[in-house]
Amino acid sequence: MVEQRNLQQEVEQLRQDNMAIRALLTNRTSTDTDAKLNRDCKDIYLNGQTQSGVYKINPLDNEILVDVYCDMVTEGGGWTAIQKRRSGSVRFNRTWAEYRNGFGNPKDSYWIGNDVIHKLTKGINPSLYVSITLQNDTNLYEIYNKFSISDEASLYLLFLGGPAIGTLGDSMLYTNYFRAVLSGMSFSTPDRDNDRWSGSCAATWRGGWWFNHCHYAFLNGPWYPEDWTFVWHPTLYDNSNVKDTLMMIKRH
Ligand SMILES: [Ca+2]
Repeated sequence: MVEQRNLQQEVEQLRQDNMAIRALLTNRTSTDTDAKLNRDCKDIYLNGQTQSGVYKINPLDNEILVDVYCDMVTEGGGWTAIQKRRSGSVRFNRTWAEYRNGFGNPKDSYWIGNDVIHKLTKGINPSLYVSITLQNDTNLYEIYNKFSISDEASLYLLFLGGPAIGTLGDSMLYTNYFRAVLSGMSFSTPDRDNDRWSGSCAATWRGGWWFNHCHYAFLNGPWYPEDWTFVWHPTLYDNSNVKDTLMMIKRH
């Protein structure tokens, strides 16, 4: 009799364990399924998430989910951050392969990766939102109406389309020095010189970017107190006053 009661208790315990495991599996499956359906932060926003933060998206049409920072507040929300810097803890002086695959942590500072940027922009031409916050918390921004980059085989060629609107002023699409225009440029890194200068802009300026000969706008330079000039010329000459930066995109 005692044995039978123990057996019944064991069966009941097993039944409860089974239910708990099923609940866990169900939750996990639905979370992964949701993330796989989200191409970018705009999808997540349209699904009702209005809190800015780190989310998973599936931009590469495969099983690899990518952690990204989503801005759900600025200009109607739904912005996918492709670059974010909040401190000097993450170096941006990186190789071609690192810029291709992405590096850093979207909670603090990161580059989402050129393959992901290509997938999120090519044939889609989202808006590009560039933001620089100063040490006194003044925020400056510029919105480009169209932005895309090509694939790795064509060196992640940058395409920007206007109009450009904001308080930074345009320093990428049109400049008064034609050799600083970045639209139409290939991506360069310290180990891959694809710029239009006889030297290497990326090695000299210590960061990956769409350099021409070389730039008036460059957001991947060394963090203060290291030297980084022509951050966003002429509005912002050097990095001594830069608190954080953000580059983010949203489909029209
Ligand atoms: Ca060169």
